[in-house]
Order: sequence, then C-alpha cells, then structure tokens
Amino acid sequence: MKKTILAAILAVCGIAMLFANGNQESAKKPYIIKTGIGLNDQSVQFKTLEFMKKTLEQSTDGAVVMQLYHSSTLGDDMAVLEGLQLGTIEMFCGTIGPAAQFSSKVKLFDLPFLFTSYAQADALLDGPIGQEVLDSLEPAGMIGIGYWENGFRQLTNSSRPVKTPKDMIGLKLRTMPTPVPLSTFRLLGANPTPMNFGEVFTALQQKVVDGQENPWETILSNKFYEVQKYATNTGHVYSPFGVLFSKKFWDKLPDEYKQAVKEAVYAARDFNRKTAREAEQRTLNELKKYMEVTILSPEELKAFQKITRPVYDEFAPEIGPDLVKRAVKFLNEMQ
Ligand code: TK8
Repeated sequence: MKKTILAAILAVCGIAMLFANGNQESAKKPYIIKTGIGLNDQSVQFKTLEFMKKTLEQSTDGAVVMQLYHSSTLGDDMAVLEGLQLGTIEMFCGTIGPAAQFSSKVKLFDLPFLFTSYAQADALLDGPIGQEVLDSLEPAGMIGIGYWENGFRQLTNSSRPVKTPKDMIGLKLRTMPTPVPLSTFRLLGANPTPMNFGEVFTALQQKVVDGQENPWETILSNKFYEVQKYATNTGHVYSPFGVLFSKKFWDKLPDEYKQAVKEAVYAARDFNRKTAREAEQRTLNELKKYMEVTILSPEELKAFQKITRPVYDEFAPEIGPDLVKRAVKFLNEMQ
C-alpha cells in the first residue's frame, strides 16, 4: 500500500517537473522567421537568404531562427505577401513589383528605363525615396526594412532575335502580375500576359507564351535557356527585391532583435549586390553558350525608351506625380 502511495507521489512530482521544464523550454522558444522565394536554391537570392540566416542566428545566439523555402514551395510572391498581412509568414524578399496591389507608390520602380546604372539604383533605394515607398506599405500590414537586388530585366523569347522595337510586335510575353509592365509591353506592340513566376518555365516550354523578361541571373539559374533561344539586353527595368516583414510579427519582436534583424538584412544586401554584380559578366557568357544573345548599344536602346515613355504619364497620377518628379530629378542630378 505504502509503495503505491509513494509511486503516486513520484508520478505527480514527475508530471509537475515535466510541466516546469515545459515552461522553461517555451520561455526560450526562438522567434521564427519563415520566408519563401520563387527562385530556386541555385539563385543568388537564395544564397543571400542563407547568408542572412547565418548572420542573424549567430548575432542573436539562436534567439531568432530563419526557415527558408525556395522554388515557390511556400507560395508565389502574392501568396507570401498575403501571408505577411495575415501573420502566417514573417518575411518577404521577392520582387517588390506585385506589392503595388497594396500601395501604388511601388509602381515607381516599374517605370521603364528609370534606372540606368547600379549606382543610381543603390542611391535612390537606400535613400529617403526608397524608404518612402517601403513606409507606404505599413497600412497594409507590412514593415519594409530595405532592398536587395533582383537586377536589370532582360528579354528572352523562343521566336526571333529582337533587335529593334519592331521585332517586339505580336510577341506573347509573360509579365509579373502588376499593371505597369503590361502598359510598357503593349506600347511596344507585344502581347503581354501577367503570370506568377512559378508557372513561367512550363508556359515557355509549352509555348503558351513566346517569351519573358528577367535578369540574366534568373534566366541562367532557372534554366530558361533550355526553352528560350533568343535574348536581348533590353535592361528596360531594374527590379529591386523588397525586404518586408509582417507587422503582426514585427510588433511582437523585442527591440534588440529588431536591430539584429535590420543589421542582418543590410549585411545580406551588401553580399547580394556584390555577388550578383561580380557574377554578371560570367552569367552572360555562360548564357551565350546556349542562346543567341543580341547586345544593343545605349543608342539602339533609346528607340525602346522613346516608345515606352508615355507609361510615365499614364501612371504618374497613381504613383503620385510629385514622387515621380522627385525620383526623376534625383536620378538626373546623379548622372
Ligand atoms: C521570383 C520573382 C522573380 C520576378 C518575376 O519569386 O516574377 O519575374 O522577377 O524574381 O520575384
């Protein structure tokens, strides 16, 4: 009889200890930052995420942990943005373009031929205008911390070499799911279709569309060259990746970790830009092995620029005429 009582007491103690332990564990539970991208694990973007993860987990001693997904396994860019709003996903670092759905100011970066150099992109994005665009997403539940690099977008297609704007006429092109590129390519006489990135390879392969536009690095890492014969260095737009956090998550994160997250984002940004730019020529040379690449001179590209210029007037009212004016002035003064 005594034995059973003793056993019962021990059992109760054991359960109590378990609970105590459980509580201790939960007090130490790390903050989790989940994020997902459309590009695959060979991309500079994924390497940038791995860099950030290492930096942040080290600097917070594991108190903040990152979980990384690639190849759209967490959803396409729009789905991740919606996850941020709901608080089910903590971080977004895809092309900021599709976030135009939540703030029209984001459309600024889709204006054709806005940036002509990396120096211009860095100065504008890392300065007050870049911050103004990020801040405009807060009412939609997203906290913008900074910009990483997707890069200058280049045109590929499976039907013919594009050397002049005339060659664009009738080309069926996939564009990002956001309005400015639709207008840009319509002005050039092409036939654009918005589509999520995860569907692009198959759409090109099955000839649902003839072409697409993305930086050289994406064309290589996603093997678009397997289904695209022709490329042209249109560089019509510089796409920034926007590094955004769910406001629901951010508001709960202690200040010391907010600081650590910001520092990791900026360290990863520097790694990202350096890696992508150093690799650019090599990437292009590699693509030349598989594709017929047309390199146009700045003079030849002016013809594309001229035709697409009305896009500025079309979208300025939505973006904010003053913001467009300030951005253009800032960039002109840099040249
Ligand atoms: C990947 C996208 C991609 C973008 C696009 O998720 O959709 O074409 O350029 O990089 O963000």
